[in-house]
Amino acid sequence: MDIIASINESLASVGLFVRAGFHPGSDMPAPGLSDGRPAGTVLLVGNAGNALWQAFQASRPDMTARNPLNRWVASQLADAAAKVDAEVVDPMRPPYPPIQRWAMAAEGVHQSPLGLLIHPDYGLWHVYRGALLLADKVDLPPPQTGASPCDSCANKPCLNACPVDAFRPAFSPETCVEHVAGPSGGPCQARGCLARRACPVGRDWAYDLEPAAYHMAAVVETVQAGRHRGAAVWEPEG
Ligand code: B12
Ligand code: SF4
Ligand code: SF4
Repeated sequence: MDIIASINESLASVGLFVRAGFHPGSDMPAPGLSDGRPAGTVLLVGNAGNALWQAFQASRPDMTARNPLNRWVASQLADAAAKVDAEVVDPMRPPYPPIQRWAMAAEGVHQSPLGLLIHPDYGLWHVYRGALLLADKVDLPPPQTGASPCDSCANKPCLNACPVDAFRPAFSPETCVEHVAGPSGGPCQARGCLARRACPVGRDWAYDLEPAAYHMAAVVETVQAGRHRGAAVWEPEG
């Protein structure tokens, strides 16, 4: 079995899968391994739709613990990485790796007007949970090509669904969270971001209300604590 199939087999029951990969180089750098070897391959692992949340809930998590989903995902990724001698980069931990740039280089995703990457099948309902660094140069399927669904989306409903126009001229987390946590924020709290939900692409993959509300609450907590600004961003050495 090849290494991607082996990682997918380890992760299949928890709703995670190898999204795509790339070979780092000067045009798309990535961190090296902790023993000093350069990474020959970076594999992006993520989820789409509700499978991850369903597996997480089936694990009977302690929802009063801090960041229970992130911790559970981290332990799943660590187990899968250990089996193939890989190291995990957490996209949510500073210094933030440029995971969206890596994703655009690795698979057929595109920047949407919301800043989230859009996938031709999953729409806006997919996330990158970790990057696995491997010393070897692994054979990779060629990245999908194709135009962004946003190019042919005439009315761009995502840009007209936010009650406080938080995406114009550029996304303002403060404007967003002031609304979500305020007296009129109930719909965003319950359904997640209304702009994300307005997109017609990949509707079958849209998050159920429970995970949408969980992620929204995490955004509110992060922004209110001021942790969304000023964190270090990963830079290649030299
Ligand atoms: C900090 C952060 C936030 C902050 C917002 C920071 C901000 N000022 O916008 C907060 C907490 C508010 C937030 C919220 C959310 N986030 Co966020 N966030 C991040 C994080 C950890 C770092 C972003 C960063 O600083 N990047 C800087 C450098 C590292 O990135 P870069 O690739 O060099 O630069 C890219 C972006 O900055 C972007 N960009 C830069 N300038 C501009 C300008 C414009 C106009 C646009 C459109 C884009 C853009 O394009 C660059 C190339 O891709 C990333 C993970 C990561 N490591 O990137 C997730 C990430 C971007 N978030 C993600 C998600 C899903 C969300 C939420 C939907 C969470 C939820 N509820 O589920 C919300 C939605 C917010 C929104 N509408 O965009 C996903 C997006 C997945 C995808 N499909 O693309 C990411 C990639 C995390 C992941 N694990 O997959 N987030
Ligand atoms: S609503 Fe249209 S423009 Fe907005 S993200 Fe979806 S496809 Fe792209
Ligand atoms: S969560 Fe609500 S307030 Fe925030 S950007 Fe989305 S629609 Fe706007």
